[in-house]
Amino acid sequence: MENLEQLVTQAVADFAQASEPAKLEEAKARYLGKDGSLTGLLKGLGKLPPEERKSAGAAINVAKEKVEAALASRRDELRRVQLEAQLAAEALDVTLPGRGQTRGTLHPVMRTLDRIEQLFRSIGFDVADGPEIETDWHNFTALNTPENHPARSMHDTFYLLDEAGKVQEDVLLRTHTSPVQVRYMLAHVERHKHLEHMPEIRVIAPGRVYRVDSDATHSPMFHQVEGLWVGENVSFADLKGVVADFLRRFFESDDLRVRFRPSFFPFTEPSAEIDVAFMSGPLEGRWLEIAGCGMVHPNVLRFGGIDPEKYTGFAFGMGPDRLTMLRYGIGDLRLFFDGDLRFLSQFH
Ligand code: 2NL
Repeated sequence: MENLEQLVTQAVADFAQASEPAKLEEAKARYLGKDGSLTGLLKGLGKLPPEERKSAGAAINVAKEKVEAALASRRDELRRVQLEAQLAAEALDVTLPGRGQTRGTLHPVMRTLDRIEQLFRSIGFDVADGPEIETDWHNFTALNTPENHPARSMHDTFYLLDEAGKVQEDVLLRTHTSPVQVRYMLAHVERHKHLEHMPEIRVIAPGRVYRVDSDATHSPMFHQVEGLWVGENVSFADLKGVVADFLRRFFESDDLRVRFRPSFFPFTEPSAEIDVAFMSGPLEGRWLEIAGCGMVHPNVLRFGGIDPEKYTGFAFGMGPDRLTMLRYGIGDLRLFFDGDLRFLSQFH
């Protein structure tokens, strides 16, 4: 049986030599396979004299169990070595900062728009939007703009081209958000046509507008918020109250003065410019032009499907870009539209 001990020792040595699973399985075959040496010994038992078979069989089985145990432990070891190599190769440093962790910020003009929407919602206004590509009718005609008005020229307004590259006289980039309110009036009237007393219209229309104009204080794309209140007894006094209250809440100050200066717009009559003066701070005492406004022109009400004998209304339009510059003390309008994150990410 010295023979068997040598066989076990050799098998353990062979298994230890096998540096990868395939080699280990080859070594296993040499001992435990169909033609393996231990298998051969077991098969040879029948040729032994009967009195030796039992003890020889037992000894072979002990050897076989030792070989199988050695095989199992070498398999475990190779698996562990393989796993460790893989872990080392695919190492992750879970303490590194993530890559997708930066949070965007709202554009300062959007912060202003959000604030304006919130303030007007608080006094019962709806917030509406509409297409930036408009028809001449919604942008100009319905706003009582004369056929020969300079705003209608290609010097002032972007017109879209057709597929042949020809100017489409009727399709343009909206120059103000008024067409949103024209659409709003028409839809409102349609929805309430079965009623003798149409509910009041209170709506603001914030959004992008476009004009052919580009210098330090003008961008070809800028923002506007227009407002409209139409009802059975809406007056210029209501306009003054709404606007003055809005400005005090927007600038978070009662320490400001508001004045209305006579002006002209085709879509309002009478019309006024709204000026604000802060009574403290760096701009103290300077009158700043902040919005335009007026009582909605009867023709505009009619184009909106509303009877000007029965209803009156006021409207206003202001520039949130300018309001943002004032609120944050920014001197150059172009900073808003250059897309430089060193500037834009300062607003939280
Ligand atoms: C300005 C002037 C203004 C309006 C806009 C308006 C809209 C409708 C009817 C009548 Cl649907 N008017 N909008 C009225 C007066 C002035 O804007 O300087 N904006 C920056």
